[in-house]
Amino acid sequence: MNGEKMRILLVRPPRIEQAITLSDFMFSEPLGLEMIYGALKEEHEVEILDMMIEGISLSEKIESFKPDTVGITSLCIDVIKVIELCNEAKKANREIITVVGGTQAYLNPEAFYHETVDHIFQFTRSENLKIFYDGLSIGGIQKVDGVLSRTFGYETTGAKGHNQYLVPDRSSTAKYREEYSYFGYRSAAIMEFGTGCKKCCDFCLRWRIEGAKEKLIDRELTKKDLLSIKEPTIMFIDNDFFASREKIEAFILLVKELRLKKNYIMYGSVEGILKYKEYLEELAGLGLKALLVGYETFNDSEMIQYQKNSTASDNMTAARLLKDSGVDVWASFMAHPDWSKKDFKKLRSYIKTLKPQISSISPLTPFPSLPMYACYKDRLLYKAEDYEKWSFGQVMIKPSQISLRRYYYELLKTSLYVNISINNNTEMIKSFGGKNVFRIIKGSLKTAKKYFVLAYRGN
Ligand code: B12
Repeated sequence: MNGEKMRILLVRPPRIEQAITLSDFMFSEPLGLEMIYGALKEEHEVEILDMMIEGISLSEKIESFKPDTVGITSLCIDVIKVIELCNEAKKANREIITVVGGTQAYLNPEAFYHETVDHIFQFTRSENLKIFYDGLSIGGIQKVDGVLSRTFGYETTGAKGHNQYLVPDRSSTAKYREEYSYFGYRSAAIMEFGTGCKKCCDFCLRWRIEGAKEKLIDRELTKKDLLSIKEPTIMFIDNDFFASREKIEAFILLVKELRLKKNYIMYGSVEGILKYKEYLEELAGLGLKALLVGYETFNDSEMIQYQKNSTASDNMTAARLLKDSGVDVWASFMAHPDWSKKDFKKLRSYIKTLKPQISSISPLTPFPSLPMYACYKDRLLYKAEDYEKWSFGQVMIKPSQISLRRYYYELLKTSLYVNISINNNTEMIKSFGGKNVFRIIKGSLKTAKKYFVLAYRGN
């Protein structure tokens, strides 16, 4: 490589079968890789391999594309697979330079200190991307802010930073896009309108990843991003779309200005829904179909523990407001490790009153990079290095009131009860179409089977 165009292969790892995830029925575009593609495509030859869709192995792809460097994105559950892929790349061609980025590289880069991982992008911004890849193309490896390189013992330059929202080039995943979905909506795109979250809930990693300050993404960038989306549905990945009046109004103005006619799905906090309720109807009129709302629990002392800033009765008010404005609720709840059979029963009747269209119940997961980790360290069922277990689907804290087997059984029973008996499935078929409902049922059964096995084993 002498300042020539480099051949860069960007890879999303395949589904991790051992992990309990939603990915059997829902996964979206690899937004981070589309951003890297967008930033590098003018100067280099770049391609994305989405292994969640393509059946081919990395070696086969290396054989046909002949990359100089392979860059892989990662979540915590992917660590072992990512290292396997780096091994495979080096085996195919020892000269290939391996690079790892993504959520896990940001939160816990040490997980990738391995002889076949050459560089780790702890944080990614347009400047460090350019310096790094231009440097590689002239064969010179230097220390770059945000990049930990094996040659330098993975030492940092000391610079700190967050990942930057760059314009994703969605044409890079053109051949995969039909497969990308968000729950019942397929095909669907994902994008972000504003980064960060000032709520800093105790159980949530998102403020750790994006920072505790809310910032709107540059308007011109957002415009470009919105106009590049061909799919009829957009899921906004913002932590809380109801974070401020400024944000909601900026969105409404932009949708009107661009005359967009799409379905929108957003995350909305109960606190924000109550504070900015006057916008709900207008948003519904503009295409807001569903809000993902973290109701979390029926128990106010747990709400305080989680630093939620809302109460179980606020949840009820939000549910009423959303019902009145015709916006569906995809609710999430967190099962506390100290729950008894009675508490699960309380949750079921609480959900019955809230009546969200969809409910997901995850066991409380004290992620290693959160302050909560220290509180539950002694009760953990798995180690921090059992990467595949940290999916937010697996019970990680030893239950104190009932056996682990009973706990899994209660989780399964509650999920089935609230999603099958409370909800109106005919309505779901009307909104999403039979094919999508079938896809969801098939995927959910696969996840339910994993829970059955865990409940049966009781370990
Ligand atoms: C949207 C989203 C989803 C969507 C869509 C994800 C998808 N693309 O399919 C859905 C709902 C499907 C989903 C599913 C899951 N998710 Co999710 N998700 C998110 C969310 C909200 C945003 C992710 C995102 O797109 N960010 C924007 C992109 C641009 O950021 P990025 O990928 O980090 O990329 C940047 C850099 O890292 C860099 N980069 C990325 N890759 C690479 C590679 C190279 C080579 C380089 C140089 C740079 C680089 O480029 C970008 C520049 O800014 C995050 C929370 C958050 N705020 O991050 C959770 C989050 C990532 N998800 C999480 C989890 C646990 C899951 C699931 C396991 C949940 C489950 N049990 O099913 C599954 C796993 C899916 C899978 N891969 O199998 C956790 C991850 C925890 C962890 N430490 O790993 C998070 C942090 C949320 C949480 N619970 O705290 N998720």
